[in-house]
Amino acid sequence: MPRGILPTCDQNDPGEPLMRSRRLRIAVAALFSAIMAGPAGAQGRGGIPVPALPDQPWEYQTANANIRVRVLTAGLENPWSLEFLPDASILITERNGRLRHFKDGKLSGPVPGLPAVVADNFISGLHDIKLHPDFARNRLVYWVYNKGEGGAVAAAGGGRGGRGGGGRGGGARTLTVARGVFDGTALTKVEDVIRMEGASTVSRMLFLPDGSLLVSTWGDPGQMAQDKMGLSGKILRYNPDGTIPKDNPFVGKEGYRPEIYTLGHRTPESLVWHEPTKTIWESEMGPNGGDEINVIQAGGNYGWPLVSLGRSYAGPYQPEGFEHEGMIAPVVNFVPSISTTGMTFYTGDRFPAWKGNLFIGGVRFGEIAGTGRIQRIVFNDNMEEIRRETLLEDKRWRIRDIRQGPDGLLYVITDERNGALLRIEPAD
Ligand SMILES: [Ca+2]
Repeated sequence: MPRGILPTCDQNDPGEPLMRSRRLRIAVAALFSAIMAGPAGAQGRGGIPVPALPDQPWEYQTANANIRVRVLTAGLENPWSLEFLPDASILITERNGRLRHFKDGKLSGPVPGLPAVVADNFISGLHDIKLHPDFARNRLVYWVYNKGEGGAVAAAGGGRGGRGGGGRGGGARTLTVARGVFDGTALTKVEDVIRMEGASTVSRMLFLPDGSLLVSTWGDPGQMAQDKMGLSGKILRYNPDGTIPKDNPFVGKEGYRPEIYTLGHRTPESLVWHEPTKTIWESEMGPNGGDEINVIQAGGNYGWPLVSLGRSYAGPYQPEGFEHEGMIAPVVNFVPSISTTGMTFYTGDRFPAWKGNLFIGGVRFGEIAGTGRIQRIVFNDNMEEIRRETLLEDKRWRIRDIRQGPDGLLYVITDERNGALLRIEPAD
């Protein structure tokens, strides 16, 4: 089971792939030679410089709302995820392994108590963070991270970030879910509760209404997303104590890991609950094109790497084309890719015209660096896409996550070396 780190469409710096297996290294070297040698590759991926963070709020007239955008804080190094606390303050993870607390308009230093993470390349490190559903009583916070194994370099806040980060490394790491008690300033009683051997990096989590916990894993490269005895390229389901629910779809089925909830995923980047239809929605980065939004059904196979609307980085489509019987097709496709990241269904009252719309971040459009954005997707009553609008395109920042706050406003983090927390407000 390869655990090396390979390029995804979330990568800005294709010249520095990281991997542990020599065989993979050769394969990827050949792939990049092909890319760089071809006429299109010779033109390079390019990129557009991104504007500095404005020091004053600025406004847009969008299709259905006039909005004002405000930088609440800068100084976040490659933030990955945010989570609101009951007092409306915000926990923010940085991929380098730091957790920050934004409260009363101020950004804290690193919250003490987190274990070291391996953040030695452009995607590894600290990822998602979620409150336990009963946080108000137990103060438990869950986070998912790359835990170093056997002498791997633990970055301890030193992981290089930036626009794509780069850096070399590739020490052994295991995707791990930990939890701890957050008292408002520090984490205590920290323990690892889930170890996903063989799964490498990039992960999101979601507590379901029944109290169980979904955790997604990265499924590129090779066939590992289809390996029913492996944990990569899957959505896994656990009890909050790390045990496996007895009603998981493959429990007791020979040839399957019982943790598996769904398989055939490339790079899940968001997991959210859609209350009106009581369904789980997932966003997933494709390769070159083929980003997806899927509705997650227990036991489903979502096709990667056999089928996709995306092309490989060298150009050809995936081996079995666009669709395959028995594999679940996306409900939303992105061609070209926006390099989908976090998303949220808007349910608040501050933007009446946006009610029920899905907002999703992107770090790169059409494989060109410096083209991040937000997209607003409008659905009909059958949850079929009917309109799509791009927001904040002019700023070109890598949007890593977008969430609705308890105040009904939208909060956004930008995955930059000097990343920011933004707030979108009505301007009327
Ligand atoms: Ca798929």
